[in-house]
Amino acid sequence: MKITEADVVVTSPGRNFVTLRLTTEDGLTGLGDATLNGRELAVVAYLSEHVVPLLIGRDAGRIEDTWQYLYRGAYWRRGPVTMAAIAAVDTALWDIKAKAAGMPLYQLLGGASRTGALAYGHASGRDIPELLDSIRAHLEQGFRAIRVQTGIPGLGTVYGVASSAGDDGRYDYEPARRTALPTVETWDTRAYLRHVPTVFEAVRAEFGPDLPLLHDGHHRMTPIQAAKLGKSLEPYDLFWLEDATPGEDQTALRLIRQHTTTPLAIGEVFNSVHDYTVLLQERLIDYVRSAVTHAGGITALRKVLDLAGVYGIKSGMHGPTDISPVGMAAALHLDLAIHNFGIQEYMPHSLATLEVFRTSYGFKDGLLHPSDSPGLGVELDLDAAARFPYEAAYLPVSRLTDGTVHDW
Ligand code: EZ4
Ligand code: CO
Repeated sequence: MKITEADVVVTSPGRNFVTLRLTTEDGLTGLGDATLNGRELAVVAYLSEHVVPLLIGRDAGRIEDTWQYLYRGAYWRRGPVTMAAIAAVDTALWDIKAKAAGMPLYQLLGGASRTGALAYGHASGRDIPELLDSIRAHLEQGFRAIRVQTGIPGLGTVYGVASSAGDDGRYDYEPARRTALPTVETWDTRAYLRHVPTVFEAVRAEFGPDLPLLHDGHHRMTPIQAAKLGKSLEPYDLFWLEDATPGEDQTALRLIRQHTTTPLAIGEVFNSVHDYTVLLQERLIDYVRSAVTHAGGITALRKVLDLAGVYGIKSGMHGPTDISPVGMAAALHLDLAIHNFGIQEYMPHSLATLEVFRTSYGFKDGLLHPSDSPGLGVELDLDAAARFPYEAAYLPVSRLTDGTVHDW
């Protein structure tokens, strides 16, 4: 079954998405997510200029060989742009293979290991009362695990926190604001470190000891600051502390680990198993944060997770709204199939996004299920996609109070 067509579709229903759509000679189509928030058009060029010409005429059934051809066959390996492009090809080929088999993709990955994937939602508030309301709203929506982010006294807008009270508790239909240049936010790590334990004290006092709580540090601490935060949060029994230190520095996690039993998660910005080898073999983390979209697809992420499983480390796939519904569906099939599933991040997409991407996955009693539709179970409405043209959008940049650019 030859690939006859490969289309790179850019659409922006509230935020930007890049999708690869492959068509085979017998008319099957497969979708892959290639969205790289804030660098979308680099992946479009990589795919259109350097990958699409290689795909036309290839056997759509040869998924592993195509992955190796695009990765090992190119001199320049790894990196977020390359791996998002390879991920899209890989995901689209799995979609086609599962559709050809008439099965939901998770069946080809070994079948279901569970009834559904435990999801966590994003609660936030500019202050503690707003946060507590947001947690209540998420519990009412059915979430059984909650990420907790708040504003920090003395600082202005903080990334990850919804901007207005009384909204529906969502901060990132469009966190990458639609401006030609990134906005700037002010950051102060010491103020953050003082405040966060008081937040978890209040949340535990209100909701009790049982509710799984997560927190995202967005790579902003030094190793010793992260060690201190992990230690100060131990009484509140976090499910995980995420992205405590900058993503490039695997040995930073060694230092954090020496000081705290707070579970650690990292990897949403990683793109290769080689970003994980020290972390897994030395058991420096508890959860692998990579998404299918950014880690080279189902083929590559499955291998990372199998390696993680050897060390008792679980999955915790990235699932913000900048992972498209195609990327989310791919994650859900993998979540259902693997043994060492931990948790799945889930921010529901906007109604406009769901007009473009027709999904079949479901959320019930805190669990996500990819559905039993053949393939990924997502279809792309090209007419709807065309109604939402690309607009440049960027995540904010953080500067310290003295103006120094700070880490993401
Ligand atoms: O900042 O997806 O855990 N989730 C996150 C996200 C990321 C965005 C970056 O594109 O950290 O909100
Ligand atoms: Co994160």
